[in-house]
Amino acid sequence: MNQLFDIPGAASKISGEVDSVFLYILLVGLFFFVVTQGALIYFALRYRKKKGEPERETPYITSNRALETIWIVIPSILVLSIFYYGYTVYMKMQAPMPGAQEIGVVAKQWLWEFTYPDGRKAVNELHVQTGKPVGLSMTSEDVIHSLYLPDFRIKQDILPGRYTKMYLLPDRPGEYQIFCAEYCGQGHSLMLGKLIVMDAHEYAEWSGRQAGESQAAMPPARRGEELVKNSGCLGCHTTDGSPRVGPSLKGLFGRRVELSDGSSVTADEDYLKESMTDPGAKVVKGYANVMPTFKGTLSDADITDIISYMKTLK
Ligand code: HEC
Ligand SMILES: [Cu+2]
Repeated sequence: MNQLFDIPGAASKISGEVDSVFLYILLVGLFFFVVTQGALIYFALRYRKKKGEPERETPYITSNRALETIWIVIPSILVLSIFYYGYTVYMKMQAPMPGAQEIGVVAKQWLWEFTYPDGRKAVNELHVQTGKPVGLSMTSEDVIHSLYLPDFRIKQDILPGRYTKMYLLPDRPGEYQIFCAEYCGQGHSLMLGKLIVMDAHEYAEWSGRQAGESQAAMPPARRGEELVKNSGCLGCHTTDGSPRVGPSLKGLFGRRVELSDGSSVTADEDYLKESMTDPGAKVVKGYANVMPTFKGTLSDADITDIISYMKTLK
């Protein structure tokens, strides 16, 4: 059925229930469409004026109590049934799931920051386990955003200065798209994330790897490389010299960079740091000012390690 309507497959139980509500509304609509359009065509043919027939007068009908009762009562019952069906599924969607793993979500122009219960943070990538309920506790640092998971048929607005909640129970391993569904400025369409659903075995492995990585004393450039990978930078930048949404990071350190205001700067440590904490301060010529700020997302130590990594990208 999902293929027929060109909508993504259901990734959780609730997605199937949302689809059933839509199917119910569609079938009710389809039934009345066929009945009314069928009657229209039938009457048009049945009572059309035939050749040579005398002009007939249309009867003047003032009211018909029985008919009026039927066309008020039946549609009212149908509308109420649609409301009731939709309401029960909506309530199920909104109900807190017992034992849900609490994940903090901070939305900002234009990225998603996820905080796991153990304090680990990730940008634009959320890893969860099948069969384990997840409760997203979401807030915004700037404007209104909205977290939308089409495969789960769930979407929730995220407001600055206030927390909104959304629950999900993933059943199927896979990678699912996260969209921002509230127009939030120039970089709105780049505000993309991935929900990665893993089975218990895979998740344990991933968790262990993450913990190992944060403990092992990694060389700064190696750690910087990991940070660049895990912070969503590679959605907009490459390390092979080709431009994407932003300029490539290859060979950037020490180069002269032309800016959109006509001036130019040398890409030294201070410039690179400012590019991450206040990207709008100096905008590279030929590019739009859409890079999100990583101030507060990346610590000073993180930024130093990322710069060490950039120095290796010759
Ligand atoms: C949404 C897309 C996007 C993301 C995500 C993003 N950037 Fe950018 N970045 C840009 C754009 C566009 C520019 C060029 C415009 C400007 O200077 O602000 C840029 C510019 C830069 C520059 C200056 C480049 C130059 O040639 O002078 C650096 C350094 C940089 N980004 C590093 C990063 C790092 C590190 C991350 C991840 C922590 C990151 N960016 C994430 C879009 C992005
Ligand atoms: Cu947004």
